[in-house]
Amino acid sequence: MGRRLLLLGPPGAGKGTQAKLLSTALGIPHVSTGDMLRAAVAAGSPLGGRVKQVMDAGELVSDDLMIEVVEDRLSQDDAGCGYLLDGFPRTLPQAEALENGALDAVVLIEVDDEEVVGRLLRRAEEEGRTDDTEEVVRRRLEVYREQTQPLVAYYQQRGMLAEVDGIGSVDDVLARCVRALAG
Ligand code: B4P
Repeated sequence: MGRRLLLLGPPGAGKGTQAKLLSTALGIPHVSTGDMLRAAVAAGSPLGGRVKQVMDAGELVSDDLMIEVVEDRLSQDDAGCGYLLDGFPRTLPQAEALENGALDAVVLIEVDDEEVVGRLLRRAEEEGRTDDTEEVVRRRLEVYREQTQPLVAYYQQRGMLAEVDGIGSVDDVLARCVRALAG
C-alpha cells in the first residue's frame, strides 16, 4: 500500500472525515490544508489575515501561498515516512508543484451535488463554519468543477487514481477507501 496518498473529491465528499481515520490506521500524518488555514484564521496569524475573506467567499487561496504552506509542512520530520494529503493539490499548478514521485496513490471520493449541499448545511448548523452557507457551498462546487476536477484526468492519465463511492455510512466509505488503496 502506498504511503504518500491524496484524497480528492468535491467539498463535503467526506475527505476530512476519511483522512482522519485513514491516517490513524496507516500511522501517517494527515495534512489538511483546510484545517491549516482555519487554524491560522483562528490564531489571528498573518497567514490567517490573508486568507479569511477568500475562504468565506468559497474561492481558492492563491497557488503560490498554498504551495509555500504545503512545502513547509512536508519538509517536517514526521512527513518523512509518508503522509495523507487532504485538500491539496486543488489546481493543476498545485499538482505540478508537487515534486514528481511525491504521491503513490490518489483516491477520488465521489458524491453528487445535492448530497454535498445537504451535508454542508447540516454541518453549518452543528459547527457554524462561515463557508457553509448554501450560496457559498454552491460557489465552492463551481470552483471545484472549474479548478479541481481537471486533476481527475491528470491522475487518471498517470494510472494513479482509484474511484470510491462516497455515499453510505462513514464506515462503509472507509472500507471502500481501504480496498481501493490495497487494490
Ligand atoms: P476544506 O477544509 O478542504 O473544505 P472541504 O472541501 O469542504 O472539505 P471538508 O474536509 O471540510 O469536508 P468533508 O468532506 O470532510 O477547504 C476549505 C477552504 O479552504 C476552501 O474552500 C479554500 O478556500 C481553502 N483551501 C483549502 N485548501 C486549498 C488549496 N489547496 N488551494 C486553495 N485553497 C484552499 O466533510 C463534510 C461534511 O460531511 C462533514 O460534516 C462530515 O461530518 C459529513 N460527512 C462525511 N462523511 C459522511 C458520510 N459518509 N455520510 C454523511 N455525512 C458525511
